[in-house]
Formats: sequence, C-alpha cells, structure tokens
Amino acid sequence: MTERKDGPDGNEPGVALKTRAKTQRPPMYKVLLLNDDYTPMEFVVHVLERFFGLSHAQAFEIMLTVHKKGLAVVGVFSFEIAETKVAQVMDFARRHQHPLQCTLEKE
Ligand code: TYC
Repeated sequence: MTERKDGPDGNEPGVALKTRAKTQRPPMYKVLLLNDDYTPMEFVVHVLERFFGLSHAQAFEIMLTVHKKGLAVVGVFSFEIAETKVAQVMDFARRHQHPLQCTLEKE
C-alpha cells in the first residue's frame, strides 16, 4: 500500500484547502447630539431634517429625547461621513449663534 505522509503543515499533500481572507468591516461612528438650555427646539428639529434627512416626526422625536435625556444618537456612519455631519451641524449652529453641540463616538 502506498502511504502518503502529511506535509509539514499537517495537511495531506495534494489537498487544496481554501483560505478565506478575513474581511475587516470598517469601524462605525455614532453621531451624538447634546442638550443645552438655549438652542431653540425648532432649530434642532430643522438641523435634524436638513443634515440627517429625517422626517419632521423623526426629527421632533430625537430632539425631545435629547431635551429630556441630555443626548441621543442621531445616526451611525463611516468616520468620513460622521465627521462631515458633525462639522456641518457645528458650523450651522455657530453661524446662527446657538450653542448646540454635536460630536462623534466610535461604536
Ligand atoms: N433644551 C433646549 C430647549 O429647551 C432644546 C434642545 C433640544 C437643545 C435638543 C439642544 O440638542 C438639543 N430650548
């Protein structure tokens, strides 16, 4: 009988094993909106509609959550998108002289 020895890697010679490259998912970032005592509610709702594409009802709900709980996650995005949203919100708030704060956090 012909005996075939395993190769140095412990696998039978001639047996092709499929190796699957581990696909890394890109890290995702939460965009958080923070409460303050001065930014008008309507302004926050407008920001959420304008920069996050939320409906009026969704925007109003998130604004109320922030108002009551202190903060809320507005959405989860790739780093580039999250960074851009934060910059857009902060710039828009500053231009309207509201102290609204928006930040990002790695998931
Ligand atoms: N607390 C604000 C007010 O009473 C409203 C507000 C909501 C401000 C959400 C910021 O992210 C915010 N006018």
